[in-house]
Amino acid sequence: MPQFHARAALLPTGWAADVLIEADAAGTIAAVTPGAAPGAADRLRGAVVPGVPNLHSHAFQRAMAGGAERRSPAGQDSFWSWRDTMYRFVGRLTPEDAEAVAAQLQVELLEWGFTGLAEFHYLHHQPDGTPYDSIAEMALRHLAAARRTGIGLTLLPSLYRHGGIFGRDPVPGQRRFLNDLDPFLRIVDECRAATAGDPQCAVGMAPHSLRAVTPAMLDALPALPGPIHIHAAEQGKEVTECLAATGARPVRWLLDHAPVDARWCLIHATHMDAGEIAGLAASGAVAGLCPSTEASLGDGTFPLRDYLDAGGRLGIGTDSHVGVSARDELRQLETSQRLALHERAVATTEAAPHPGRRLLDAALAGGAQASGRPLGGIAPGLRCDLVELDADHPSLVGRTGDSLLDAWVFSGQANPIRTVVAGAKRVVEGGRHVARLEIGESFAGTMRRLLA
Ligand code: NGQ
Ligand code: ZN
Repeated sequence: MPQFHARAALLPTGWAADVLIEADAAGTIAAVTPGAAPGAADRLRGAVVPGVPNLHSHAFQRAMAGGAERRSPAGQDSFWSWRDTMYRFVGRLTPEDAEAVAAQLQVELLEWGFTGLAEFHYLHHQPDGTPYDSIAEMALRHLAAARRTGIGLTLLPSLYRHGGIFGRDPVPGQRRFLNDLDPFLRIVDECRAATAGDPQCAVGMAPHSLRAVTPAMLDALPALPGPIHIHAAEQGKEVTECLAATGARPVRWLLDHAPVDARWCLIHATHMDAGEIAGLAASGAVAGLCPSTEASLGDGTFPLRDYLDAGGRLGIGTDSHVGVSARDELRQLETSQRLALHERAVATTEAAPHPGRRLLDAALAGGAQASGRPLGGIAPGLRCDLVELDADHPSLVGRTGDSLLDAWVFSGQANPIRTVVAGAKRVVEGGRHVARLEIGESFAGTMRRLLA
């Protein structure tokens, strides 16, 4: 059975020294013993933290990261003009491309501390909208990539039927995304069949947004198991349109009309009034924050302090993958608040004075909940997902415990992650994913072809 020995490890009870972590053959932690001798265990000599769950990804967008920055001829660039660029880009991706891009993304995410990924997948069909021979072809490409890279995967097939709030017709650029409820449920079924019994995987559902589904469709989903993710209140225009169509803001509408509870994850939830903040926090749902993408797309600033004060749950995702690093998302989450509020150490309390630790703890708990898998800590019954920070790295050396975490999250550009273990398997060694070269080559081939 796999055994790891950490010189220092962050356990649910806090930092501990000389921790023996024993896993079962399926990659789940069976026992955790502080103050133990290493014996024959695989030794991790740095500081070990739980692997971070990434709760929001559109993997194909990794292939356009950095490629949608140019001013458009009309000027006035926004989220919506970025989306037009994205719609043009998706027209060219084949299933082979999707797998190559997903694998590259997963390699990078693992190297930067994410051991699980919730893939919010809506690129279902051929460019003209015809389903592939196997309707779940594209979804299962992400599973194939995950089985190569070792990342844990929560597949969230997305239900996308309309092109605007409550029933507007879709536009041609959305053809590859569209399903009625029945074919969507077939995709979900195929994903469940392909992952049955695999503890590295789970399946949930993702009604794309209030722009893409009807209330009746939303009503149908909670009868099925698994987490439910939905984009909500990311952009001001979306709030205005929802208000005009329904009389309520998006988060308010969801709280009042959908059974929002701990199974739900509202992606972004950027624009909330005080009542929505209190309501979302009280619901037990997770706010899925994607700081680097939200900054890139000009979404706005999440009301972090009020939401945390209300006891709200959150996790982090990399969404469009302009960033792929767990610590950078946490860093940006805190620093965006500093810029808005003209304060420091915003995500802290007297009892939790280290913002790095407080945000990591929040992202572990919320990310685990939104992933629908037993994740988020070094404890028996949870997946054996470990990230070893090189405690002798110039950005961390001499620091320990929560001060080391703060230094990791808030300083430096280099990557001090040395070893990553996912489901009790070493997937990153010496800072490099074990299949980085071959996966990088096939990604490069895809990119050259796509951009030629
Ligand atoms: C997405 N991305 O589904 O990829 C969306 C854009 C939309 C973000 N919201 C499309 N960041 O929301 O309509
Ligand atoms: Zn998204």
